[in-house]
Amino acid sequence: MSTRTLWHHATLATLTHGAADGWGLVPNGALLTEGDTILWVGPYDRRPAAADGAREVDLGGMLVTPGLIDCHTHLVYGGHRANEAELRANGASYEEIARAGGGIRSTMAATRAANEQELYDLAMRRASTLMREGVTTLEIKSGYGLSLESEERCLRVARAIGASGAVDVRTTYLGAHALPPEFDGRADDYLDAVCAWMPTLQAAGLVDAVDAFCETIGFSPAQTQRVFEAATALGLPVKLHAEQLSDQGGAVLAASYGALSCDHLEYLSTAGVAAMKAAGSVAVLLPGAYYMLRETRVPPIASLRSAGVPMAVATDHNPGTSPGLSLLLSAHMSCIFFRLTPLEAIKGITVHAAKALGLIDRGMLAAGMRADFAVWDVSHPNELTYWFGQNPCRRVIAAGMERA
Ligand code: DI6
Ligand code: FE
Repeated sequence: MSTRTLWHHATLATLTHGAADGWGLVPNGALLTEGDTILWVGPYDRRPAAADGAREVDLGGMLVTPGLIDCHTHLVYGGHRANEAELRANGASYEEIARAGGGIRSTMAATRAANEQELYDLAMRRASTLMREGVTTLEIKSGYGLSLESEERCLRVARAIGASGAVDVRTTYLGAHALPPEFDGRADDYLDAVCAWMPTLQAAGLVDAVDAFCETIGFSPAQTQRVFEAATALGLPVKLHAEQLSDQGGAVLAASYGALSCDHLEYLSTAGVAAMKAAGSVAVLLPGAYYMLRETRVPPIASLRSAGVPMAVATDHNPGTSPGLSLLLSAHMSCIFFRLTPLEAIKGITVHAAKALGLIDRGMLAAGMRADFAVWDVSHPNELTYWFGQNPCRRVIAAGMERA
């Protein structure tokens, strides 16, 4: 019996490079998959002989896109910070709250207090919300443990979500997110510890990439560089929370380490754009945090576009600055606030998001790619960034398996 499946009666948006219409639309399209891989993509009428005898699945005339990829999340944490949102509504700033010991530190306390099962249950519920909207690959950062034991627990939880089989998870070690209280006044000692924990976490199979928060309320470029040196020595790729609240020159630094991505970028300089282009780093735009912080400065989209820096869009799901769990809403916001085109936004949550994670086997519908795709009750992919506050996703196929 064949293990092949022919998914047919659909409009495909393949998003393959160089498609004449940008979207790579295929009316009356079909996909042939075997196991977790796409064997063939094209018009149903031109299906290959290999499709003979395959199991057939009728997709009801709906739209198929690659599975969505949320390439920047902080999904594993305890507690929440609705109280801080209320303080901000009454005039306090994000920086003031952070400097007063709230912010990331308050989530750190709640995360340390939670046990592994509690963290898993909370994070899995969040992941499921993203997955119901077509997400098949998810990046999850640590960064709310800020001790070896607690960072390790958070990364194990992230791995366990991937091991559930319903979504592919990439983990990022963000020990350099904030200074934990036991290192007060000793930021450099803390960074020694962050670097010393790295090989332990890597040896445990828990780290796919390394990130840092380079900011006045985070770590300086010189401190960030130490984290990047440690990562590079271990062969781990780097990413950076760069230029979110001020221009620290973080993107130039990250690019000099060949960063997979620089993320946020509201205060990115011209030099930063050029360095990212030269390094092939992806610009990850996070409109949820921009929105929640009532930021008014937008990332330099026109410069990124004209330089040819690939742009991705992600939720940045976290309890402080982006408690949202809709990648489509993030894409919608990137169109409204940042003026991405619908095609740019959709590439931002598929093919360019894959690149931000260093993945070349997903984000497009093409032979040889992972069989990750989402089926939508819309007639054109530009509807995906048009509607908001509703979920047009009807079916999700991850690694060739349809999710219940
Ligand atoms: N930038 C962010 O937007 C999040 N982390 C970061 O480095 C916010 C994290 C938080 O406030 O809990
Ligand atoms: Fe973030």
